[in-house]
Amino acid sequence: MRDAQPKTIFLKDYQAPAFLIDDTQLRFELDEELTRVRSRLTMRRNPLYAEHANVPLVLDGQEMLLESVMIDGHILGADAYRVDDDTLTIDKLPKAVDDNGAAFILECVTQIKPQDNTSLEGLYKSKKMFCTQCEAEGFRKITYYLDRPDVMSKFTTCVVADEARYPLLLSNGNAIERGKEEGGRHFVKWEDPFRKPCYLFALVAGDLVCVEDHFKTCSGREIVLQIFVESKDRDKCAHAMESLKNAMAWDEKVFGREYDLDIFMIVAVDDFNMGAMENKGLNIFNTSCVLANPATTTDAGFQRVEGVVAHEYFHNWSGNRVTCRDWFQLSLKEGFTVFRDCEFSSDMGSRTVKRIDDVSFLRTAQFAEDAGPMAHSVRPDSYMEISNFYTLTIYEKGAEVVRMIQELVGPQAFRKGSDLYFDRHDGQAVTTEDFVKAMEEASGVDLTQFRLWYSQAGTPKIKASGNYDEQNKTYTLSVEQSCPATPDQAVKQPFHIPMRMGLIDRKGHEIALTLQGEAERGPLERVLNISQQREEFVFIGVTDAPVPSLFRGFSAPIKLSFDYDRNDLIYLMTHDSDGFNRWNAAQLLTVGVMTDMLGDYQAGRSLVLDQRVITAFEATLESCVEKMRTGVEQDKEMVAQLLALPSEAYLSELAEEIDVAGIHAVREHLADVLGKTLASKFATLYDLNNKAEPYRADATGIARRALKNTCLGYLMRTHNAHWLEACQEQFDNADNMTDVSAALRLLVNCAMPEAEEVRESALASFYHKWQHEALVVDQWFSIQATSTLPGALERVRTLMQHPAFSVKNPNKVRALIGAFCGQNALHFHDISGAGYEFLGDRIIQLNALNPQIASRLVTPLTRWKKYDSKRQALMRAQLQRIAKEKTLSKDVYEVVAKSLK
Ligand code: B3K
Ligand code: ZN
Repeated sequence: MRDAQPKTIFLKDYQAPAFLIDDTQLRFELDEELTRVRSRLTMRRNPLYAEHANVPLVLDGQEMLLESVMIDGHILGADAYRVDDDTLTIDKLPKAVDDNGAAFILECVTQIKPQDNTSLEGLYKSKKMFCTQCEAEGFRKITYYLDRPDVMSKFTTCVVADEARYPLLLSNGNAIERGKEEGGRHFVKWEDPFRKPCYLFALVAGDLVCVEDHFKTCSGREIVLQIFVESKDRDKCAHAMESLKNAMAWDEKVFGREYDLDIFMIVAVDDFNMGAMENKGLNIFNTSCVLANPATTTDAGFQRVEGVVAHEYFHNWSGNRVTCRDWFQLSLKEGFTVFRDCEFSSDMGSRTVKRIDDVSFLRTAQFAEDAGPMAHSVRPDSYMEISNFYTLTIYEKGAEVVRMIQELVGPQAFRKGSDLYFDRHDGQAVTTEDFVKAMEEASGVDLTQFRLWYSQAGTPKIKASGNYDEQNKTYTLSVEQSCPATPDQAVKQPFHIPMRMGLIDRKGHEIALTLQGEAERGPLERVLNISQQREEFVFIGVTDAPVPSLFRGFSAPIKLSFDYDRNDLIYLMTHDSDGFNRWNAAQLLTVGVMTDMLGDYQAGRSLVLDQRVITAFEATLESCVEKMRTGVEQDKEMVAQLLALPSEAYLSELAEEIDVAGIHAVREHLADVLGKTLASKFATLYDLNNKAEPYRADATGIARRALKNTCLGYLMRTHNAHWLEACQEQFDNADNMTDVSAALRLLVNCAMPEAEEVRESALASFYHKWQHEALVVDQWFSIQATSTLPGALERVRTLMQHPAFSVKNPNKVRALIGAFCGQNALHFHDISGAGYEFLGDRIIQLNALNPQIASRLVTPLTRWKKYDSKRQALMRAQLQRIAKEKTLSKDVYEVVAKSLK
């Protein structure tokens, strides 16, 4: 716990480290009561350190007990060093160090108590296993060190523990020695030949089984792949292993990156603050991101495992071989690696659907972050607690920035730029600037103005309009950009924005895009460079008034407003050659119609529905049925996406002031009408896709189940007993978790009186069947926490008392508390304020146990400005109550203080 006013760290204050650590030798003596860590660091002054020499040696260290310090074999007396809550300072070093830059050996012995570490940062225990999480600044809870990513060292780690309890002892690199020690203890010594910052250090000790496989690299090297899990989970590793091998092959083919060590290990742990961690050669995973099998895991779960396994593997180059100079550069590795894992998943499944999923997420969650009090640029200027900056902006928007570079320079130059970046900076700790420079040099494209994407926060808005001149056969596209103020950034410069676009004529053909002044006939699709505040693009030789298709594939993370006629949107839904924009047209249509209905709702009128939405849905359903009957190939997941209504979260993000009840009512009404009006078509499609074929987690199977369950969702809205029975039947008999949990979710949200009994018995039998599978129980919690039926908060409170719930396990907290507060807007924002108070209590409770998780939970309260005055006051009151806590962690303090500003 910290004092109430943590200090702010600024990028502009960056200085190279005063000391370097060339070699790190660690010995861990693990035990139940007390763990002893012995470190032996070979250090020297950094010749590149800017300030005058002879500054004291200041090492980071927290929450540990220092037993002894030695320099070059001499024990330091108590007056030779100082220790406070965060540092160990040694003022005087041997003369040779200061006079001629000689190296010296610093040895420390410290004590820690991993069993009491509930923050899950540093060395801690998850169930009976010891494990570590060091990024960003967890290593300083393990031993005194220069805990910053630009200090890279060669690590040798000896792990010692009781052999019976901890037969498995792992660390980074290769095992070079093993043996016995007295008292039934044994040791394994690991050596990592690659220099690395300490945030990539890892250690695991436990009793786990190993699933092993091999991969032959492009240069013919044989790599051992190992996944370590509890023995009951041995049958849930195949998908992660397959994903790992696919990722390794893909990175060789697409980015020319080969794996470097001879062994790659993944360990699954139950208690983990996030998804996974890319420690060199020893990735540590949340069980939720590695375990998968059809009976326990949904299709979304399978896809997440594939994506996260790939993401962590890809970090071996984008993050580990080339790392970050300081934490302001976090997006250098995270944005780039998210881009890489998205590309990978796109190649493994449906590219368009992957893009739709990613953009939907970005436009709801990241855009909301960009509009809130924690808004920051992709390369932030300052932070109090770096853990608070593992954000959607750093990750998802960071990936969009990399994607835009690819749009601007083209795929070949992008690959050249990436090769140059990796080759030039291999083994270094660098900056986003180094990345952009490599891209610039390889492509010859000037990215000067583009760099603003790294320094300016906020989501740019583009207002576009089109004008067709029949006489001159020209089409003029006018665009105007702006960007709202964000904390500490009132005025923004215009961004350099790539707009991939096309023009479609009334016969459904793409028009050649020739700009005024160009001699040659242009291509059918092109990327325009928007760089001014106001700009016009004049296309010539346009023989017919076109419908524009703008920002294809969402070529830039912006908010577009273009005054489309609804008939034109319907036209784009079927005629746009860009799959993403076909879907986006459907979204724009339904959003427009729902916005009108919300106006009706707020004025107390009965809701008037533009019938064209029904016709458009009907056409989508009919075309899909027709294709299925005639055996024409189609992407059914794309159909499911076209049939999905914009989420309440997205509608909330679009709103000036969020009308929680209104948005819910309108969306429900539209879904009900669609379900009832098109019931027979949904039924046909449900039946056609409800095949009793064996489960496969492949693209075809995933798509079929997505479509089938979307149809069942609409059919449940008919309140016809037949569909309640069908839903129950699916719940009882499906052979896979996707279908079972979809059915359970529908039952848990079904307002039919007859559903109540079915629902309660389904929930009871589900728990009974899966009580020994923690990840399935998490789904059980979250399905209940997100129910829109009355009484959700009471249910959540009751479930917190359930024996399967534990506030110390982040997955459980996310499944129950996080899901209720973040995904159940209707009940969380109940006008009584009970939801807010509930969250306030949980944040205060978790602040003391796990500051990172507590701080994440604050997010829904940070958005208070978007609500009506009554809710604003209630939300602020909770933030103020939290702020008054005496021992507030830095993590929670920063978010709460910034939200109240
Ligand atoms: N690099 C880690 C995130 C660490 C978060 C620390 N609070 C996982 C990832 O992005 O791959
Ligand atoms: Zn990452």
